[in-house]
Amino acid sequence: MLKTVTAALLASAAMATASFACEISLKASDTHPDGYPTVEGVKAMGKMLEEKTDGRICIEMFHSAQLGEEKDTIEQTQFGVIDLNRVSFGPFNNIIPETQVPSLPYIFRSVDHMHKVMDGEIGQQILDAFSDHDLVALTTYDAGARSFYNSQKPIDSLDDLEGMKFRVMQSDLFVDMVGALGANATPMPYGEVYSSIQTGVIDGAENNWPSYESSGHFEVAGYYTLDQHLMVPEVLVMSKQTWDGLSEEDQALVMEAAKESTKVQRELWAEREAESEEKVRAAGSEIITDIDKTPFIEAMDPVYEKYVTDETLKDLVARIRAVE
Ligand code: GTR
Repeated sequence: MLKTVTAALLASAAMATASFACEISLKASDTHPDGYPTVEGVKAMGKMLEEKTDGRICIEMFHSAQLGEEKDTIEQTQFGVIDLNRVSFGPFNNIIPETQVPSLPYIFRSVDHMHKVMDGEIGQQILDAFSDHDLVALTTYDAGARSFYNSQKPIDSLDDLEGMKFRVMQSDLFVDMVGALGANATPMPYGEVYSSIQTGVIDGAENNWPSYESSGHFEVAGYYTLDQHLMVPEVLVMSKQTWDGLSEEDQALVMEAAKESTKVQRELWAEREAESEEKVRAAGSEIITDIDKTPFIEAMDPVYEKYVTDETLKDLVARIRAVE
């Protein structure tokens, strides 16, 4: 027994030494808890890098918003305090116009459509836009579709949304999106949503199955209406400072591992979506699936008119629509 314990201790000490021994240790941030598909995607990337470099490059994951809420971590990444950051395109909307395009309501017809766009030339053009903002966007991850949930009542139509108050990510585009649907939006950090619903500061929020579940929001907002107004992908960014400090060979390795991690994340995502759905249904959330999306889609015209104004964005939207 003692022998086994000693062996285990030695093994874990060796592992700790191994991670300290990394010549390049990349500090990564994620708002989600351990085990969430985005966290696991970045961890898989770290494993690939360790393997490919014999432990020379590794990733140290700080999940559960240990390094702060998304908006703050983005700034820290621009300053080079955080090396890698997995975030949504949403919080970049106000600073990088191109990110508004995949954040537009109902822009993608399906997950397949979104993958084709993000994995192709259009996706690359959007990722390239980060380079003017002290960031290098490496790859995108899945985040399913976002829908409204609330603590008050089942929402079956636009009429039911009238006057209700929903939290949105800190992006003007989403404030206007909720406004166009006849409700009121309050932008706030993700970590404040649970208590804000609980205390009645807001009626609800909007998110995908895994976030609705892992954040515990389903405990305080038991009505979930699958209107699927957004399909905003996640993005994995690296600080430009960190990137510039890497050799060209290492940059290529990092890029390759990031792209590979997308495949892992997408598989984990699909599994987690189903698990989260099962969990919140079992907990008694009322899920409204039978909803006519047409009035929701039509209500978004003013949002497109306000945000898709310059030629670059118009061109991106037209090209996305043309992708079969
Ligand atoms: C989640 C997303 C997070 C964060 C969160 C939010 O779906 O994965 O990065 O953006 O939504 O609503 O703040």
